[in-house]
Amino acid sequence: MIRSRHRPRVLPEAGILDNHQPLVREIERRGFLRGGLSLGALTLLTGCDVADDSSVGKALLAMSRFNDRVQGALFDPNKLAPTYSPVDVLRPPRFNASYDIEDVKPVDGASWKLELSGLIHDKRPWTRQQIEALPKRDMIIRHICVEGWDYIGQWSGVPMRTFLERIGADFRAKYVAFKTADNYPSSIDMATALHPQTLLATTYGGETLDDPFGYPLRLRTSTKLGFKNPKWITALEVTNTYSGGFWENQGDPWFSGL
Ligand SMILES: Nc1nc2c(c(=O)[nH]1)N[C@H]1C(S)=C(S)[C@@H](COP(=O)(O)O)O[C@H]1N2
Ligand SMILES: [Mo]
Repeated sequence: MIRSRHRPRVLPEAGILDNHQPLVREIERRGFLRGGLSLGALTLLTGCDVADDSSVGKALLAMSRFNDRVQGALFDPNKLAPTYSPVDVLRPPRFNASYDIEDVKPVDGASWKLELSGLIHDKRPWTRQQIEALPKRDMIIRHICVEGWDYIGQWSGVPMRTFLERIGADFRAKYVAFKTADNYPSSIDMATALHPQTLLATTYGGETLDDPFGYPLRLRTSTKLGFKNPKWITALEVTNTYSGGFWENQGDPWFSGL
């Protein structure tokens, strides 16, 4: 069952941004904040304290990156998100989807295949074992959901860049789009796909992903909000055609990252 709306629309608390009202109004007018990203979430993503006056400008600059039109110019392809220590990792992770955890339909890893399409040289589908055999990167990063909660998790899997190289993807394409077993389409920009902390993740906390968290394959990228990390991926397309996503098609900002 799909919940009517999974997130509150959060606007900054009055006061914090008093000295910056014209800019805040401008940002609100342009709809940056209407996407539901709170300043709290922004603090977590940028690592700067938005209550500290000197960093407000930086925070607002970061927020402007949520405008899809300017994202390409401002995204820093090499800037790494903060990483944490193994003791900080939440076990089990916190579940979210557009339905409850009891309604998750586990994917059968044995018959599962990753289908490929679009601007890719070798479009042969991949089995779980083939993906498992690729080199992995491990990262302990913060997961931030626009609903207003976050946790530190440890994911590993083949870097998206490595996988895209392996299949002969056209790096000049604009988007990488995903289909999932629960019909939750998603897409990201190519710069984010090539970021070193963007993985096709197969493990959490050193163990194979559990069913609710995306087994056998999910996206995990350090530079975007939780909803831009599709679980239970079944197909990947490299394309120049914008295809939005599950929440994006209902009004959430598509870029939703830094
Ligand atoms: N396939 C699929 N992926 C999804 C979702 C979903 O409903 N279906 N929800 C997203 C949201 S809103 C969040 S916050 C994260 C939650 O990931 P987690 O359960 O591993 O913490 O998954 C994202 N990926
Ligand atoms: Mo989310």
